[in-house]
Order: sequence, then C-alpha cells, then structure tokens
Amino acid sequence: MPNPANVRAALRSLEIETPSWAYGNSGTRFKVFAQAGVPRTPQEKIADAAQVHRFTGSAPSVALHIPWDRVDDFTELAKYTHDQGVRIGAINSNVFQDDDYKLGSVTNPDPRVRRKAVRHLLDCVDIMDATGSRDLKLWFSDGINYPGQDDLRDRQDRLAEALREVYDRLGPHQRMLLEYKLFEPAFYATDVPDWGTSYAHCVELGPRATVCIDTGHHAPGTNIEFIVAFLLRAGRLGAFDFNSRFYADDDLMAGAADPFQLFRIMYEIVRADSLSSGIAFMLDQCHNIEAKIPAVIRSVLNVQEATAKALLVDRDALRAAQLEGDVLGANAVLMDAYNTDVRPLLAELRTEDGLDPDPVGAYRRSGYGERVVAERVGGQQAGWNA
Ligand code: RM4
Ligand code: MN
Repeated sequence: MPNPANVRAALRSLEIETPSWAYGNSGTRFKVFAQAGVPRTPQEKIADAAQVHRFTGSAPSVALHIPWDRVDDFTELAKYTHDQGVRIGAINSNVFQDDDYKLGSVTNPDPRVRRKAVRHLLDCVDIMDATGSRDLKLWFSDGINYPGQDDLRDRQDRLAEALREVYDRLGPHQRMLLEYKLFEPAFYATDVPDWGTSYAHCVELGPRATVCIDTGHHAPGTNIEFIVAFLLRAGRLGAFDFNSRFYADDDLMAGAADPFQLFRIMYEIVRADSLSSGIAFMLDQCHNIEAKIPAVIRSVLNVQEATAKALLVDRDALRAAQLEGDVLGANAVLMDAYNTDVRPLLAELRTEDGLDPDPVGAYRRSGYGERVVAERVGGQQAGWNA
C-alpha cells in the first residue's frame, strides 16, 4: 500500500497554475455574457488568482496572455503579483487575433507576416525576462481550410524556422511549451494538430522544448494517458492545459466532464514519479455561465482529488497483478483507488495547513465576490480581446 506520509507530502507539493483569462469575460462564438465584478486590468485578474491560492493553498502562479495582459512595466507587474502572494507563470503568446494572421502566423506564406509573428514571440521572451517566468507557451491557430490552399510541407518548414529563432533566444532557465490542437479555427489541416507533430519539432529544437497537452484538444475517444506515458518516457512532457470537454474545445472545468480520465492522466504522472519534476499543471478554461473564481477553485480541487486517487493506487499490487496476467485483479487495483473518497483526506490536510477545509464555501463566505462587484464599476471589463 502507498505510504500515507508520502501521499500527504505529494499532495502538499502539488501546484496548479491558473490562467488570467479564466477571470475575464468569455463566451462562445454566439455570445459573451458579461458578469458583474469581472476584472478590468491584469492587476485585477491577478488579485482574483490570488484568491484562488488563498483558499486552496495550491495555486501559487498565474499564467498571462499577451497582449491581453500587456502592461507598460512588467517588472512592476511581477512585483505586484508577488505582493498579492502569487507569482507569474507561463507567458502565453497570441498570434491569432490580428487581421494579418488570416492565412497563418509563423506559417503564413508572406514573410512579412511571419516576421511580425516571430517578433511577437520574441517580445514574449522579453516579458519572461522581466517577470521571471520560466515557460513560453505557444499555441498556433495556423492551418488551412481547403485542400491546395497552401503547401503542407512548406508550412512545416516555416514553423520549424520560426521555432528555431525563438528557441535560440531563450535564456538557460527558460523553456518552450509547444501546444497542439486537432482542429479549429483551421478545419482542413492544422499545422500543429497533434502531440506527434509537437514532439517532433521539440526533438529537433533541443531539450528545453517540450509538449503541452491541452486535454480539450483531441478527437473524442483519444487515450490521453497514453500520450502522457509516451511523452514522460521520452522526457518531453512539459505542461498540461487542463479543462473538460464533451464535444470539442469546450474549456469547461477540469474534472467536470470526465473525472476518471483526469485520474488516469494523473496516475501516469505518479507512475513516472513526475509530480514534482517541473511539469506545469495549468488550467486553460473559460467560465462563461458560472461564477468565475469559485469555478477555478472547484477546478483546482478536482485536480487535487484526481491526484490523491492516483497516489492511492497500490502500485506494488498493480505491478504484481500485471505480471501475473491477472486482468481483472489489475483493473480492480486501479478502480479501488479511483473509487476511494479522498475528500476527507484533502480536507484534513487543509485544516492542518490552516486553511478552511471547504475552499469554495470559504470563498463565498469571505465576501470578496460582493466586494469586487461593488468596487469594479466603470472601465472596460477584461475579455478575449483585451
Ligand atoms: C487556445 C489554446 C491556448 C490558450 C488560448 C486562449 O485554444 O488552448 O492554450 O492560450 O486558447
Ligand atoms: Mn490551451
């Protein structure tokens, strides 16, 4: 059986990064429903992220999105973040919201547009320098809608060239996370559609280029834990963007749609002893119809619960059953852990750490939500375009 002290220590060391954009307004392509009290500035988003950390004790960093979180002085922003009790996490680049990128960013057939896109990525590295951020997260909407629209192979060459320039600009402690997505907004062919493409580019680049798995970016039925196991074995799993999906890139709360999948993913991490090996466990979600801060707190708890269950797997018993070819026995070991109610254990850890055992309830009782609704009047609420 797993050693309870080790399980507790591992849960205490688990850190989940929350995204600045989860606190802003968001919606579908049909409608954005604005919510009262939503941040108007990067500072207000960071203040909200700090609340999630305050009540969970497990969300010490916040990812930024450039240009949505652009400020004049990033050193100052890093200081503000620190004063709020959190730190700046990954810098997410954005080369998908400019008219110039209609036919692609770094893979665009026009060299002028490619240069502009690379310039933005290099600017993001400057921001990492100023904020102390370790990770540059790259997601490209690049692709084509029609067969013959552009040359598939040339686009790979352009991608490789752009990645090389950015990779070579990274400082010794900085990393590149290359995210993939099956489709959308391009429909016929996406330039980084899957983990294999991302992995191959990372290998070509060097050891500080690793794959980011966004759990919402796969075809239905994809075995994500297999990808996790493969990339861990290859030393190329850099990060997760956790969220839930029913159909496509739904960006719902992590662990909401398929908590069993999240458990299976976390089990592969535990299996590889990689919970504290530098993998960034990030959320990439949007809360379109629910209150945002408690939804982020709920998501953090869901990741904690999946991790706790993964830590409870009796790995010796599992291994023995596997080696004996005991199909049902092996499956039962895994399911026993998954079916354990870990909420009392997590509540106990929180109490021992001076936190409220019920983070969502504690947040609601804190009055923060009402306070920001009263205070944040006027100005322009943050959303996908700002
Ligand atoms: C993309 C991708 C990126 C995220 C943006 C907001 O679909 O998942 O990780 O930065 O959305
Ligand atoms: Mn993502």
